[in-house]
Amino acid sequence: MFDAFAKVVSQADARGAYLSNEQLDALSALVASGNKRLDVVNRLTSNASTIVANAARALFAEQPQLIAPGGNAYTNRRMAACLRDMEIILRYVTYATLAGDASVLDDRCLNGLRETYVALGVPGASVAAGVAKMKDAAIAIANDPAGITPGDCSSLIAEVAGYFDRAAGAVA
Ligand code: PEB
Repeated sequence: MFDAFAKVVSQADARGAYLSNEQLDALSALVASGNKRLDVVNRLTSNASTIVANAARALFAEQPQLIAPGGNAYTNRRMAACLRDMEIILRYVTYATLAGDASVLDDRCLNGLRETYVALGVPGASVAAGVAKMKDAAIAIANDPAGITPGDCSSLIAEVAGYFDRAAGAVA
């Protein structure tokens, strides 16, 4: 598990090299935009249950077979497992966003998740659809200009979107 700093150090050390100017520039940019990053993490964290609940509701409206008898979210036990899974994935996306690096998401959440869903008979494409809905909700909340100093957050938002896409792609 790396953050953006440790990742660069590890890569440079593997080559026995000093950090390159490009690497240092990228880390400087990361530091300079650090408050925006913390704001995004804070917003996603404090709205996590709303993001999960709305995404799940939208998923079940679109794929009602999931909550019909025999469906993968039918019975309270499976519904709870489904909401919990979405919450876990969102939590790891917030960690990756804080770290500025996907490795925590990969190593601790996505690695082997597709195989787990295959073994459980949970449809990965439906999980991916739920993750895509969390992405839309999360970005709307992170990008909300209300109550915050306006600035350009486009690259940060694109980074966050990339973590959701990575999660969806890992299970689809
Ligand atoms: C992954 N999910 C489930 C299980 C595991 C995970 C390991 C089996 C054990 C259990 O039931 O608790 N756990 C989860 C995860 C990590 C982890 C992401 C990462 C660190 O440790 N059902 C649906 C939707 C989807 C869903 C498509 C979007 O209809 C999920 C939610 N996951 C779902 C369901 C189960 C499950 C388990 C229904 C229960 C399956 C079953 O027992 O029949």
